[in-house]
Amino acid sequence: MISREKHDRMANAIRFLSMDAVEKAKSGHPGLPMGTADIATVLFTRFMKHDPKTPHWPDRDRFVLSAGHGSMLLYSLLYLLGYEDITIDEIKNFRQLGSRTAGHPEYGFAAGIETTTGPLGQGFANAVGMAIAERMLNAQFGNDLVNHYTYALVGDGCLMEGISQEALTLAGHLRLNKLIVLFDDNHISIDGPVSLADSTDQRARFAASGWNTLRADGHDPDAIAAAIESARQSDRPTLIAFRTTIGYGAPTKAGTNKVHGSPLGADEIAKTRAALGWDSPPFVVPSDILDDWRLAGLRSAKERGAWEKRLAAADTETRVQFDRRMRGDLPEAFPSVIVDYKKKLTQDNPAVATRNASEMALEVINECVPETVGGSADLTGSNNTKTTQTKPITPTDFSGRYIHYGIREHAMAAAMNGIALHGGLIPYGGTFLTFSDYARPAMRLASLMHIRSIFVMTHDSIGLGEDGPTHQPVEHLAALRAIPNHNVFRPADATETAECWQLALESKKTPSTLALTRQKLQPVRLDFEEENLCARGAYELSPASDDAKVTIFASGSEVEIAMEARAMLEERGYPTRVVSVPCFELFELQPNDYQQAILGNAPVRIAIEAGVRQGWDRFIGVDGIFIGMHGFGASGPAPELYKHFGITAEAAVEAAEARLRG
Ligand SMILES: Cc1ncc(C[n+]2csc(CCOP(=O)(O)OP(=O)(O)O)c2C)c(N)n1
Repeated sequence: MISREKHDRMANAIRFLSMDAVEKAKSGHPGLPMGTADIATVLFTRFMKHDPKTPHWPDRDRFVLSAGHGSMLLYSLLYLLGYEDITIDEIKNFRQLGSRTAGHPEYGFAAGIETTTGPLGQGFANAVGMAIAERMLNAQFGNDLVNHYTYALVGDGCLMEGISQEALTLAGHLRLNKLIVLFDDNHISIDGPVSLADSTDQRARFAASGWNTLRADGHDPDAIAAAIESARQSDRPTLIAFRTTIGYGAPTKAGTNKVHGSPLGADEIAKTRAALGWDSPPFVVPSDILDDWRLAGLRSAKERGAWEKRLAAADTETRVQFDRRMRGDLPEAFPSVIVDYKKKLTQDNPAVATRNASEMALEVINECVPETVGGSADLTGSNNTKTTQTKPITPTDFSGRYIHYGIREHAMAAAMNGIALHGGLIPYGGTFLTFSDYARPAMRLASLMHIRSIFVMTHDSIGLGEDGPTHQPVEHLAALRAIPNHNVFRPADATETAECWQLALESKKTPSTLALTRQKLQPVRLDFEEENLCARGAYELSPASDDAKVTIFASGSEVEIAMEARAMLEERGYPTRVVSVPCFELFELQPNDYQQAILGNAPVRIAIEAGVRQGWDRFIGVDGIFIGMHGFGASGPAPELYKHFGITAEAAVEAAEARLRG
C-alpha cells in the first residue's frame, strides 16, 4: 500500500515535470496534468496492467489520453514508469522539433502512446473501438490471451464535442463493460467556466444510454481507487466524474482558465513549489519517488510472464494465428487467393456496380483473412459491406465480425481507428461518399497515424441518381486526395475493385478509401493479368493504334466512357489511348520514367471524372480538357444526369476534335 504522503509526492512529480516542461517550452497546458495527477497516480500504481519493458504486450490495458492537450500528463507518466522512449531529455525537449514529446501525443513517436489525440473527443471514440476490439478478440481467443481494460481520460471539451454522443451511445448499446472513462470534471475550459456554454448533466446523459456512472473526489486517492474498483466490476461501461481542480496546487491560478493552456510563470511556479513542499529543481525527481514510480512500472511484469506462458502453451494453430495477426501480417495465401479470383473474374466478365464488385471481393477476402471486421453506418445493404462470413456482434455475443455502427459516421471512423490501433483486427466500414465529410476528422487522423483503416465509400458520384445533390459527392474525391498518406481508390470494374482491395489490405501504414459506384458498369479489364495493375496508381488500359493524338485519363465509372470515346476517335482516324487512374497517390510513388510514359506526349489530353477538376491538372496540364462536374449535381436518373452535365463519350470526342482541328 502506498501511504497518503507517498501518493502526494508521486502525484506532485507529475505536476512539477509538467509545469516545468511547459515553462521551459514556453507553451503547453499545465492545468490538466496538475489537476488529474492524483487520478493518474492511482490508476497506474494500483490498476493499470502494462509493462514498460514490453510496451507492446498485446494483453496490456490501454490508456488513452483523449484530452490530448494535457500531453505532459502522459509524457510524465511514461518517463516515471520507465518507458525507455521517454527520457528526462525528452521531457526537457517538450514541444521541440524532432522530440518524441510533441505538443499533443502522437502515435508512433513513443511506446505507450496508444493513439494520436488533440482534436477533442477523438480519443474517447478510439477507446470505444479499442474496447470493441478487446471483446471481439476475447471471443475469438479466450480469456487466457485477451482480457484487459480500456481507460480513457476525457475533459469537458471531449464531452462537449458531438463525436462523444456517437461514441458513448455505441459503447452503451454494446455494453462495453471493460471501458472505463475517467472524466476530469473541473468545470473549466479555455474561455472560462464551462457554465458559459454548457449545462449538461453528463452523468445523466451517459446513464440515458446505458452507462454505469459514478462520481468521486478526484483528489482523494482512496475515493479514486474505490470508484475505479467499482467500475471494473460493472456489467456496463462506466463514466466516473472525478471532481478536480484544474492546475491543482498553483496558489493563485488553480481553478481558473489561466492554468489551462499557458505556462504558469516563474513566480507562480515558485509559489507552487512552496505550497506543495517540493524543493527539487526543475526536471529532478527525488530518487525515492522515482524508485517508487519505477516499482509501479514493474507491477504487471509477473502477469506478463504468466500471459507469455499461456500463449506458449496454446495450440500451434492458435499461437501462430495470434502472433501473425498481432504483427499485422496477412495470411500467406492471400495474394494467390486474389490472383485466382481475378482469373475467375476474367472468365465471367460480370457487369456490376463496383459496390457489388466490392462485396464479391470481400466474400473471397473474408474467407481467407479472418481478422477483417466489417461494418456500416446504417447503410449495410447499400454499401455492400456484409458477407456470409460476417455475423454481427451483439452486446452479449462478440464472436461475430460485423458492426452495425448505427448512424454514427464520425464515431464509426474513429472506432475503426481504435480497432486498427488495438491490433489483431483489420477494420473496414461504409457509408456514402458524400458523408465522408461526417467522418473526415477521424479519416485524417488515420492518415496521420499511419494505420490500416479501410473506408468503403459507395454512391461515389452523380451516378447515384435520384437522391440528388445532397447525396451526390462532387468535391469529395479531391478533398480526400488532399489528405497526405491517404490512398483514395476509385476502381473501374470488378477486376480493379479486387486489386484495390488487395492494395488496401496490404497497406499497413496508409489508410484507404474505396470510392465505389451505385450504378452498374461494363467490365474494362477483359484479359487476365497476374500483376496488380492498380498498384501503379495509373496504367495504360488501352493503347492507341498508332502514335497517340489523344490520351484520355479516367477513373471509376468514367473509364467506360473513356473507352467509348476512344473507339469513336479511333474510328475517326485519331489514335487514342486510355489510361485508367484508380489511385493518384500510388501513381505519385512510381519512378519518374514510368510517370512520364503514362502521361505520354499526345497533343490532346483529356480527363473524365464525375467530380471536380481539382487534382487532374497533374495528368492533363493546365490546358487539358476536363470532362466532369463544375458545381453541384441534381436529382434525376443517372443516365440523364450524365447527359445533362455533359459527361459523355460524345462530349469528349467533340472536345478532342475541336482541339485537333485547332
Ligand atoms: C476539436 C477541437 N476543438 C477545439 C480544440 C481546442 N481546445 C483545446 S483544449 C480546449 C478546451 C478543453 O477544455 P477541457 O476539456 O475542459 O480541458 P481543460 O481546460 O480542463 O484542460 C479547446 C477548445 C481542440 N483541441 N479540438
